[in-house]
Amino acid sequence: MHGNVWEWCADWYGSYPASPQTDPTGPPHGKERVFRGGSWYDFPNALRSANRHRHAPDGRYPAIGIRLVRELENENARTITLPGGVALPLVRIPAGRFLRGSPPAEAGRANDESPLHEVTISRPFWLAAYEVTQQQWRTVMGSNPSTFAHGEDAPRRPVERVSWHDAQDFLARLNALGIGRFRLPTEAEWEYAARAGSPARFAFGEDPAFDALPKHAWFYSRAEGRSHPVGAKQPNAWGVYDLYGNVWEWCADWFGPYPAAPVTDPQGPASGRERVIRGGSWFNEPEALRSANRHRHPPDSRQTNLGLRLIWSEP
Ligand SMILES: [Ca+2]
Ligand SMILES: [Ca+2]
Repeated sequence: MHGNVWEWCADWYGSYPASPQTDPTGPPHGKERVFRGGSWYDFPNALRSANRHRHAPDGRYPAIGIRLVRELENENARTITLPGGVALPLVRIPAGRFLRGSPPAEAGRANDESPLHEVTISRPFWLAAYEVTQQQWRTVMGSNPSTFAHGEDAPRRPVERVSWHDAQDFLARLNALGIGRFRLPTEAEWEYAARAGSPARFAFGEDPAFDALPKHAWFYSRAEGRSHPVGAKQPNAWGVYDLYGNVWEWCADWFGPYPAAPVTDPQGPASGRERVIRGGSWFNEPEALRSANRHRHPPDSRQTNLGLRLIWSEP
């Protein structure tokens, strides 16, 4: 930055303010533009970090060039583009540690949530902000198996009536596109993302009478007997929508009992008969939506309230 060529800055030249500034952009108007850094032509004093110089903006000089700035996206969010220009918004989930399962006192719990055990998620990961939509499924697979496929908002509703095996076909097609690696969340990653740091029954609190739940989720008696467009309810603290309700979400794991000892990046049992599903759905009572709740289906099962959510990593 010091020397070689001076570098034009965006600002009009003006005297400095005396008060503290945040992201100053210089005077609103002026006659000369700032340039900085000194050049091959100058004595060393001109190269000092604090040195300021200026010229009329139409000047062209052999010792003045430019340097570019590219604005950063939000480092915790990015969007991948699927075929047909369909967006897949992603949220960065940080690495960390949590207690998986529910304490014995949690209202509505089941025994398969025991024992509470420590899980370490050793690496951050990119999780889709939304359930896979019918539009996303169709643009990759060329078809849409969903029951709730009619109406103007159908493309924004989650895909359903897809088996775990169908989900693997979807992932294989995505992984052949050369735009990164796609997979289902593990059960541990799903619960970790759903909790967003909260040990409570729901990421937003215990909600004993389910008063707050309708602000966060579509579920039985509030969902009019069908799925709804993704992202219509409030996201959790990490910016993920509809983990609770709307449709259940297939996880990568076989269903099995929890370990008692602390585990790192658990993948579930090596074999089994049923795959884990998480989060409850438009069809379920609110207890089914709890962060700790576990359910499962045979991998060839297709249900009108069961879809999926993607994890993405760099190509
Ligand atoms: Ca320079
Ligand atoms: Ca869901």
